[in-house]
Amino acid sequence: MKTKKIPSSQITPEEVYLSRRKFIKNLAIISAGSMLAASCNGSATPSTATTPNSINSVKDELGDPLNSYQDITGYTNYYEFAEDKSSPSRLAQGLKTFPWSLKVDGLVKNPKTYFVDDLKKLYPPEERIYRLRCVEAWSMVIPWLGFPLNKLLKDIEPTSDAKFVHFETLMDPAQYPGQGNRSYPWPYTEGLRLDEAMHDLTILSTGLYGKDLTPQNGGPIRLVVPWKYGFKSIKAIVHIELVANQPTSFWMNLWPEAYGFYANVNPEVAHPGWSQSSELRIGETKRRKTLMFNGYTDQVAALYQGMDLTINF
Ligand SMILES: Nc1nc2c(c(=O)[nH]1)N[C@H]1C(S)=C(S)[C@@H](COP(=O)(O)O)O[C@H]1N2
Ligand SMILES: [Mo]
Repeated sequence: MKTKKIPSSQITPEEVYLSRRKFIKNLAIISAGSMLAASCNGSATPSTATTPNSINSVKDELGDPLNSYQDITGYTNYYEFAEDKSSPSRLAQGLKTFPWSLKVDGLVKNPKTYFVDDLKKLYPPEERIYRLRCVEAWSMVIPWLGFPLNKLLKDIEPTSDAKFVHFETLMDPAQYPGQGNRSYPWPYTEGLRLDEAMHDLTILSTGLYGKDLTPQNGGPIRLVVPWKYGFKSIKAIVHIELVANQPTSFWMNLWPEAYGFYANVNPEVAHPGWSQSSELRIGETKRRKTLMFNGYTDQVAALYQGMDLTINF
């Protein structure tokens, strides 16, 4: 994971994205309506319910403006496709994201396999505007659509032995050219402690900007854990397994001193190759100070009471 310069061609003037916002908002209302109609099994009555997936704001709770749709979908990290930021948006277009099944099993009372389309009906997507801070020291503000992972976990009922959650991305070298590179430990995997997975900020995302999640952003379904470095937010998940012991993950296997299990955003703990004290918000020119827990300290600090955050990074 190395830093790259952002081409200025990817920066969208505010007026353009504001008008696009209005347009997307209308789309969101239409798609929420059709989602409801579909779940009512053929009812032709138009819905008057308020939409759960409109774009609610142009800013996050700290007042930071959202990144443009173009930035978010054009500048991505997805090693299954490529190691650079711009080609995944092109290479991912052929990914077969429908139908997509997600298996949830391990130390649980009710193991289940879901189609993503059914998950969206079971747990209607809500909007979550989160900062995403990559370990490479760039960041974005993204309006995700998704649902708290804890809703799904409560339904499958972890047993008392379950202490961690393990996530796995699709393994399919025919669709993922990067998986031909045997120097990486494919498939991409990630893990959370059970209480981190149960935290209300932790979501499974199926959309952004009121639309379905694009394949390059991890469609049809990905994890988003906003207080941790971006690599924890694993894309294109096919398997979630409840386990007893702390699992290793893709980046941990490659370089544990740089990419720890917890990977909480922390401006005090440097990566072996660079400082984490500041970051470049995509679309800006002046660096920002990196915030402890990416600005979510009030919500998540209690999870780590008594833990030395300089060792458990
Ligand atoms: N399967 C998979 N998930 C992944 C990655 C990846 O290469 N493969 N990259 C990670 C990294 S390093 C980051 S910063 C975020 C980027 O998410 P975005 O491209 O939607 O901004 O996805 C994470 N999830
Ligand atoms: Mo990242």
